[in-house]
Amino acid sequence: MESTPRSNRLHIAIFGRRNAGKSSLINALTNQDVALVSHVPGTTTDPVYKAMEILPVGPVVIIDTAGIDDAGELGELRVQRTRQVLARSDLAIVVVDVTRGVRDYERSIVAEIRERGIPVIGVANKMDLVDFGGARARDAAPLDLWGAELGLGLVPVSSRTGQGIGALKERIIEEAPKDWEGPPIIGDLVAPGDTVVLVVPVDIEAPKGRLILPQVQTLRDLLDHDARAVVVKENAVRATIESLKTRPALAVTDSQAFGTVSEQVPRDVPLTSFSILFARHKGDLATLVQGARHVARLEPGARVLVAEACTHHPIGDDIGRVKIPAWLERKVGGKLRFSWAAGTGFPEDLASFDVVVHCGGCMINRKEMLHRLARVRSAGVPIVNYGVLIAYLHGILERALEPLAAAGTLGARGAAGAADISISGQAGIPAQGGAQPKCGLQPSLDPCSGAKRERPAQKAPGPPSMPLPRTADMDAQFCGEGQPKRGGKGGKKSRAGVEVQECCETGSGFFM
Ligand SMILES: Nc1nc2c(ncn2[C@@H]2O[C@H](COP(=O)(O)OP(=O)(O)OP(=O)(O)O)[C@@H](O)[C@H]2O)c(=O)[nH]1
Ligand code: SF4
Ligand SMILES: [Mg+2]
Repeated sequence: MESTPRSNRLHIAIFGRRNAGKSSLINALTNQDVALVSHVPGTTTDPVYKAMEILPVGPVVIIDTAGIDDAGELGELRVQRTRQVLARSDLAIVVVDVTRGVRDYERSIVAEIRERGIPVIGVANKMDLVDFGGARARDAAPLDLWGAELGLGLVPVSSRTGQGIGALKERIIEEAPKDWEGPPIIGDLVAPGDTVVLVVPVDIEAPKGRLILPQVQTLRDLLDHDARAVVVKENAVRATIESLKTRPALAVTDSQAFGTVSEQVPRDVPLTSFSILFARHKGDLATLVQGARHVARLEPGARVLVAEACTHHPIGDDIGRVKIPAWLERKVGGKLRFSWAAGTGFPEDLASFDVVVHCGGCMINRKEMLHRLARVRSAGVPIVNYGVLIAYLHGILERALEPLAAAGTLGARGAAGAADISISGQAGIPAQGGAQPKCGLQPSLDPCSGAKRERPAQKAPGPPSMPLPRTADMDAQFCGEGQPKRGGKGGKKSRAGVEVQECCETGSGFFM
């Protein structure tokens, strides 16, 4: 991984009327011509993402948005796209053009940002064109008046001369939310000097010559917390643990290998999966565990929304379109009614679904994942993600949650959810020391058995093929950071011969 993935950067969104100088401000902040500037209003039409470093905040993404004072149909689209940016903003900057002052637009966007609980900084741009203290003071209302109207102290800057940019960076550092990254991936579950065994299957489905992002990030987090990592394939877990002088503090495995790995990891060594660690790091694990509990109550005919945060090209037995629908239908013993959403498209009418199944969301930041969880929750619908659902369906959720519950990082709802799941008897691991149970799926599909994985004799019927919407914003999200895994050796080819990308949770050997 050459640079910090976009989804792991603080997201700072810049809002303002057309021509207020938003793109110019980004150029001034980065000290480079990275954003298109023009005197023509409406130059920036879709959100544009720029990765940069602001010390000591660290890696950030600055989002240049379209001015949203537009009228007409095109204007409406821009308004929508700009609003979508709010869902993933950790910090907002509202640019006021001091030659035009504060109007309804600035008041309403600041109110909307505040409603969403996003910290906001006001910037008074184009200060080189006014002289509030001197002869031209009557040309425009003074900054403190506008600031009072917006309930913000405006930072005076000139994107043209660079005046005030240093002070603005200091404000960004002050206002950047300290908790935007959420809990560490694994660092709070280990102590310095601890040894952790990471189990990484390397099979035909593994991306050529590298590990996938969640594995790399887990390794890095262990190093950041002065722990030691031993990385092994799934067939060497027992021998590796036996060869260690001290018991490992934790073992982490790819979900699909959980069955075979759990047989090799002694019961007194805590074991979890990469997908569970990331469900906690990225979102709200407790809510997702509760969502898994609702899956046990689904009945044939229930409506299921499968939501993915990017538009990776679905290939073969894609997890969201084939595997999860097939597993769920086996679980409920009948047909379910599936809908799919990909990229930024998240249906308005969430209340009509009985459950939402979301992907791991490696392409979106924590803020957006939490926003999606909150939207689904406020529609009164349970939500689970791929990782937690797979763990539940394969009977491994309870053991996978134990290390987090023991560290007190699961939350009351999560612990309750896990308990309910094991009580339901439909999934869950046996009492201490027992053999790994079957997960209730057909044996040929049961990775918990530790048996060689096979395709089902009769391939589960896939969902009807469904064209996925693709927007400029989705393409912007799919920014080539290489997070979705490339299929097989060197990537799979589409029918058109173009190399296509697979969801990092899709490959049959890897569920994060
Ligand atoms: N004098 C002066 N001109 C500025 C300043 N900032 C921006 N401008 C000018 O204002 C015009 C609009 O700047 P942009 O940065 O393109 O504005 P924007 O808000 O991104 O505009 P849209 O993308 O159309 O919404 C350009 O002609 C800039 O050169 C400033 O601080 N001082
Ligand atoms: S690659 Fe997979 S997990 Fe990542 S955002 Fe896309 S669909 Fe979700
Ligand atoms: Mg612009």
